[in-house]
Amino acid sequence: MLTKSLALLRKSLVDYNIPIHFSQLVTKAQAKDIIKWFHDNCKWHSAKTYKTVAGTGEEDLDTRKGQVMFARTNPPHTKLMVDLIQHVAVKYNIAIKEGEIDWQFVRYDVGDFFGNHRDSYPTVFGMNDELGVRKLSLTVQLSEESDYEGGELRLENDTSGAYHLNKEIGQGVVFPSWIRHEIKPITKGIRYALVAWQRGPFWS
Ligand SMILES: O=C(O)CCC(=O)C(=O)O
Repeated sequence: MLTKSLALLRKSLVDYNIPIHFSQLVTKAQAKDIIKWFHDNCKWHSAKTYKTVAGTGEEDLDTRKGQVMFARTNPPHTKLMVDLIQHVAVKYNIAIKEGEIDWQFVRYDVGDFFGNHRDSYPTVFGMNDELGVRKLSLTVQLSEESDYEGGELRLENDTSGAYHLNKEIGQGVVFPSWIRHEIKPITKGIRYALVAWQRGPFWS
């Protein structure tokens, strides 16, 4: 039953051509403010990923290299992003918990990368807690395209092939959190990005 409804949901999202790309989610000045806000309010962690369910179980040491900061309060200039996530959830009939967004600020230096992964697993009831599971993911480019080389964000879904996020500052993409995606290794410079995970009740 669960598998059937997930298959239907997946089909409807693919029909609507999710991932959905947005441009100009932040200006260059706003991106700078966001970068400063994280540095002023949060702490760096070495990025980690896990073999089965995000945040739990055995750590996967081969999939990710980079640095991250986390926030549970909305960073500056993110109202438009929150509104867009909500709009996508309503349009595609995805139940979310309003206000339950985790923010992640990411920094990739030369050699850093994030291999093919999902932010949540629709068939695994494991990473959910009272906050809910990750339902929609958002990434926004905070670096100038000319600041780095490599570091492309590539998204996959089952029928539509690969998507690439434009590298211009302020470009963003919203997608269901189970869609596999990766960040190619950085070969020059530094890439910053802002990630949001909108939580909601477990898929039903
Ligand atoms: O660096 C990015 O743009 C996305 C990072 C990512 O895929 C993740 O944190 O799940």
